[in-house]
Amino acid sequence: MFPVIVVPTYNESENLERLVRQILGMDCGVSLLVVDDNSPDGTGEIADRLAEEFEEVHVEHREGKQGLGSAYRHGFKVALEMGADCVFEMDADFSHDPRYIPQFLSAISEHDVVIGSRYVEGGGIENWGLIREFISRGGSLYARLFTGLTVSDATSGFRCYRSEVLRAIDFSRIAASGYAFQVEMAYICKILGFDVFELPIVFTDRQVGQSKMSKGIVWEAIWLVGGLKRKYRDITDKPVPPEK
Ligand SMILES: Nc1nc2c(ncn2[C@@H]2O[C@H](COP(=O)(O)OP(=O)(O)OP(=O)(O)O)[C@@H](O)[C@H]2O)c(=O)[nH]1
Ligand SMILES: [Mg+2]
Repeated sequence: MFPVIVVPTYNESENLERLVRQILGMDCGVSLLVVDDNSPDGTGEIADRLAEEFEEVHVEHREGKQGLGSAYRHGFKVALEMGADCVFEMDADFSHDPRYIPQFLSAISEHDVVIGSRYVEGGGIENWGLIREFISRGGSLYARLFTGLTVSDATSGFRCYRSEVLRAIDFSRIAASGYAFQVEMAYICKILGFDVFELPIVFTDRQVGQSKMSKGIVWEAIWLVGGLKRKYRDITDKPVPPEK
């Protein structure tokens, strides 16, 4: 198997090197693709240095901050070109503990998509304030109500997709940048009929660096998630061919 972990970065100079060394130190056969949006704190240069040291590390530099969704769209495309047969989404800030990677790898051999979930039995959150947890839980509930999604953690950003899933998705239709991107991806996987599994994870709040969460990202999610069903009617209303 050739798994590629896409790690979008914006000002993660205090986290990236430690994260990369930790993941590669686990020796589980993964490659890393860092997508840096010209971070002012020099994360891109750190990534370049790591890419010189380790053949498993690859870097994409983009001109400026274009949002998480856009970084993933680009990262997925490059990972598929590299020949990945499964592609991870993972934050650089240690909220997503690398120790779960082997569990993702074994789950993806049986499922099309694996979502690291805080809200299933065995999952959880450490060090988050009440407001952050409320926004996150509320967001997942809102997504379930408006889209009919059954996953309990639709905004989670620790995931793994089989390559055929990513190849089946028309990314030109996805404009979302923040959490809405995660919900939209989960929704598309559902309506395309892929098998989505939730793996329990304990999520830890970032220890260093700044959050990129903003009011704009929350509003975008409310607006875009509310419109998902209408947006993808052309797929969901397609008549099912009669069985022969
Ligand atoms: N390339 C790129 N990466 C981004 C952008 N915005 C956020 N990221 C990265 O995406 C990951 C998640 O961003 P975070 O700031 O942790 O956002 P969050 O997880 O929603 O918020 P907190 O963890 O609570 O701070 C991190 O690795 C960020 O560096 C962006 O515009 N471009
Ligand atoms: Mg984070």
